[in-house]
Amino acid sequence: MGPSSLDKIIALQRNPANIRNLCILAHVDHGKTTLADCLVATNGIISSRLAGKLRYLDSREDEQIRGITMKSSAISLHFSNGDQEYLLNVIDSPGHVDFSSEVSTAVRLCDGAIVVVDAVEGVCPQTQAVLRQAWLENIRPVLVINKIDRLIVELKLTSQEAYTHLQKILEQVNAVTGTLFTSKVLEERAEKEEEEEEKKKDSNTLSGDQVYDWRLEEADDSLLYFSPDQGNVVFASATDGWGFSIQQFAQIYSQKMGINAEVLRRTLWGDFYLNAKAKRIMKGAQAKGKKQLFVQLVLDNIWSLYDAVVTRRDQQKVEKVLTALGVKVLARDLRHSDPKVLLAAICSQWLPVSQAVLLMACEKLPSPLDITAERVEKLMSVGARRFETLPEETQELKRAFLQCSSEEEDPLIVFVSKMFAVDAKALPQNRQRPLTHEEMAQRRDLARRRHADSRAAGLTGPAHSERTPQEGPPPPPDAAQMESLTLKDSKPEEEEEQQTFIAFARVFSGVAKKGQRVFVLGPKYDPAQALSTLLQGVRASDGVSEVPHLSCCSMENLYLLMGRELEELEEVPVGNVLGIGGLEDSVLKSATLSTSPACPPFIPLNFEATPIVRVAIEPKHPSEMPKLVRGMRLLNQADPCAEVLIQETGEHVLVTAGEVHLQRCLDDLRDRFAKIEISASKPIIPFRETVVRPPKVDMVNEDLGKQQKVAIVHQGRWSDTLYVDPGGLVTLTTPNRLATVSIRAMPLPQEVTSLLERSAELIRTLEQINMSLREGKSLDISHRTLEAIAGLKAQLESLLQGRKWRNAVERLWAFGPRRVGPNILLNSVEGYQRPSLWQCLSRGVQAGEAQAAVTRDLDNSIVSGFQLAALAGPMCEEPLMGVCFSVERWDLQPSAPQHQDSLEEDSLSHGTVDGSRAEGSSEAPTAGPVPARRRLEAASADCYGPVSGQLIAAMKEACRHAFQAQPQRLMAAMYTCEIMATADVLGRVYGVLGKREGRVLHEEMKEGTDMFIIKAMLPVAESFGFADEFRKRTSGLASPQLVFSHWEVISSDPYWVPTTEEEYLHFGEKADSANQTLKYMNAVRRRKGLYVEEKIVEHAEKQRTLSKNK
Ligand SMILES: Nc1nc2c(ncn2[C@@H]2O[C@H](COP(=O)(O)OP(=O)(O)OP(=O)(O)O)[C@@H](O)[C@H]2O)c(=O)[nH]1
Ligand SMILES: [Mg+2]
Repeated sequence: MGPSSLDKIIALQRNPANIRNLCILAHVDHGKTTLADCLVATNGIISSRLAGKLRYLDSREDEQIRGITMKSSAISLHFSNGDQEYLLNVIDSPGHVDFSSEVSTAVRLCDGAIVVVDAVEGVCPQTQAVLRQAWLENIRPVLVINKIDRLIVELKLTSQEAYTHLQKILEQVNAVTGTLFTSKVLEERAEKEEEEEEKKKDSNTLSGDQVYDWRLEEADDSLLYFSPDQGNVVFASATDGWGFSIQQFAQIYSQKMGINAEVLRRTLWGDFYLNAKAKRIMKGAQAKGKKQLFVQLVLDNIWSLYDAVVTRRDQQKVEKVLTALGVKVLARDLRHSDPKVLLAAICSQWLPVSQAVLLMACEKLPSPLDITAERVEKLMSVGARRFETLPEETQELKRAFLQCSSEEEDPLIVFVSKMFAVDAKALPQNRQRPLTHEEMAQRRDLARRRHADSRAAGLTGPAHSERTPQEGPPPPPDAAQMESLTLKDSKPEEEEEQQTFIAFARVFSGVAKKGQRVFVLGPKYDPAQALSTLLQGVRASDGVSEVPHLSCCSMENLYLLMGRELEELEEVPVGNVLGIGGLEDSVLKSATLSTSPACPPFIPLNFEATPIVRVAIEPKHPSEMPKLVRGMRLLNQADPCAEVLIQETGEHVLVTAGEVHLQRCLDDLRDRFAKIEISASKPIIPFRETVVRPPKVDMVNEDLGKQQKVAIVHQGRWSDTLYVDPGGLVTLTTPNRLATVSIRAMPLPQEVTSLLERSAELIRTLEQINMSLREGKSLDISHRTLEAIAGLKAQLESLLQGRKWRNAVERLWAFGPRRVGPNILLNSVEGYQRPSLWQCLSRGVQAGEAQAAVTRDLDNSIVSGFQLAALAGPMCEEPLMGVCFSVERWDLQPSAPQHQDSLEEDSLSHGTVDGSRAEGSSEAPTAGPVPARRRLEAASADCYGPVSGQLIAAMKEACRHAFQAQPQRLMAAMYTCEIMATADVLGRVYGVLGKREGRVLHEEMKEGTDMFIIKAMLPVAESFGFADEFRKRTSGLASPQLVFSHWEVISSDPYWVPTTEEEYLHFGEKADSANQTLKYMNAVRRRKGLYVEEKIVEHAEKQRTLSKNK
């Protein structure tokens, strides 16, 4: 990049009105990077002949080889439109689902987005996903319908058919936007209504008027939709380099035909036709069987161009077209054997795609100045907090956001959305900078002298004389002289190999200056708390160690992001995307930086992908472990979505979003971060454990009698401290006999499980609220959150119907594992009324009742025991899912201080247990004598003592036994996959799916094409190598996109053994052929080093040693 264009960009950075921050979003392979190439070529960074082939922004080697983008990267471009100069910060994003987290990081920094849609494939799953992401971040999208050449060359549509096809695509895209819009309006309306209701309550005015709401009809959505006449749609072919919006054609034809450009703009798209006789544009082309204006004036031209240049290659016709279009091309291009070259040469003059897209971006996308109050408030209100409840100083910052001014006194606010690694060598300060004129002259001089010297000595070497000064330093003839000329940065080799991290960021307010010190605000940072503890006017240069989640750092370097390169900057004003160096020690993945402690951290990025594929990693040479650990730490920082953790077993585990992502992470680890040989295990497949209702039929579909049903459930068992009754109720006493719990496990209805899964975030908020209520703090909770919690409660109530679940929602004790999971603990202990989990909903209303409910001591131990049990089940130590544990009895005995008494009571309570056993009653043993209240208090006051520990362990064990007393099942993770395939490979697609236990949900033909869309389910366990096998079997014609969808119970029972004669007949004695679950379970157990019940030798024969035989 030349210094002049750098200066230009720096100048443009100061004018936010002419800055556009935009990202290019689309489904995989719809042509984002190709389009970006065309835009980059306008700035002379790459040659326009290579645009569309180079994929400049795919700078990684594996991106080029695989042909897909794997990270988002930014480039700054300037563009002049008339007398206005614009700066466009363009971010290219990946379309593959595995990298959707990179899309989130890009979207957060932008104000607008270019959504690219393939004209053949239309709206695909990722198109919907990116539209939703743009929507959630409140950024404005514009549309590019790309690859229109495929309609001509591949599908061979006529221009008329293509028009209908394009209309359909627009409808599809608008349908997605429409859904997003209506849901938002409805949500807002609900919120407003509630506010109004509240106001009514406050003022105690009762109005019986019926209110009709026409807000939905009234809400203006016309600007949201994509429509060519609005100017927010460009039709393009990025590889062939052409693209246009309606405006351009309106201008061309208004000059040619003398029709008002504005009229043309409004009628070029739609059901209008040209009445040549009357010289008028009329409506109703379709009804009258006329060609639409768009077909006649636009598409027909393009079609005839392709016909002449590509299909027929008719020289004369080409010349005709050339004169008609008024385009001149080089004779060389005209004669070129590849018609695409000629095509590109014509199109780049006639309808350059970059012009159309950049114009649209400048005109239709908002500048940083247009940031809406709504977006600012959303960004600033983390968690359950309302914007209005933030401290006043924080609310004031909103003004800074909206004004977007870069005065000295404005606070600096920067959001870092990801950290990316670059070679330290590639940093501009370490790069050899180009020589200045004086230096060049000096060198030339030196070389000349040296040349003369060596000639004089008769030692003329060709290598010497050919060297030009730019090619690098010549061999040192005179060390002292050369030293003054070589540039400063010659760091030791080792250091140069290092990776440094650059933050991918945007300035939202103020000016970022090189070397400036700023606060780093962690996600849990609370400005209110900090403002009360910090002194007024504290600056980031002062120490702030006492405030939680707040640290300081300095922005050591600022960079302009130029795709593969970086340029150093001294300062970056508001509204710009930038790279920041020197944050790697203070920022892990994303962060908010500010000079003002009043600034709240921004809401976290919303990631669409769930990391699900995990592998264990170890170095080839055990001695290189420290390098691996360091490398994994770097990888964790460099990737927004990858997770790195150490499992309980001591394995280092990498969790990624999918196979492609995994491959990239491994490559990165090997080549960049650890630089050692590593070996990765086979993917560790996650499972969940659950219980189900006892089956009604056996494996050969025979009805199970009552008696057998009980036989399936385990028989009554007991040991010293454990008693399992035939009904599945488990009673366990702690080793010191001080506490007894009775627990029953039950399967949760499936809808409840999925509701809990979906509401994880809400449950986490609920948990936080409860925690602060327990601590006696008060929290200002937003209406929306309270309503969401009430909604969750109501939904649970409606789903948990029936005798078994009576009052269950009120009796909820905890969720688990990790307090948010899809398992629940129920309080069915008679006489124990603990504060409800939903107490935040009824705050202040039932104060009296709340007092009656007191938390018993050691309540926490019960919850902890449950959490532990839910985290790792008894089948293969995988987390539980969809299990309800109901605590039916919980007795606490007095503790050790009254040693004598307690022993007595012990034996007494034991007696009762024995008694009940002797009677063979199925009832749980009744409680021991009720202890004196004071003693109980004395005992349990010491709630961190050993009693609590024992109770946790007992609770955990009891849960596990209760789980085992029910029919157990494994749950497998399922992917949904959408495959687009042509009819001729359809058979093979089904073949591959069938082999991998896939289930086809539906199949339909994409209208107007010969493509089929197949939607299928596939177990994650069977998915490895799926995409590859697919590509091979279908010769690359079909490529699946796998997205994690849900967990599904595998129907077979891992512990099943044949019991009836029919079953023996069907499955044989060992019955090991059909049991897929057992295979999965044993594989997991083996991996974890757990005991696997398996015979290694099935039919042993006695071995005889030869020597003995003799
Ligand atoms: N026929 C045709 N092919 C195109 C066009 N634009 C892009 N392609 C091809 O589509 C393929 C994918 O292009 P990319 O630009 O890499 O797509 P992408 O959207 O960046 O893909 P990801 O980044 O992996 O999501 C390449 O082979 C391009 O040559 C077009 O206008 N017409
Ligand atoms: Mg790409």
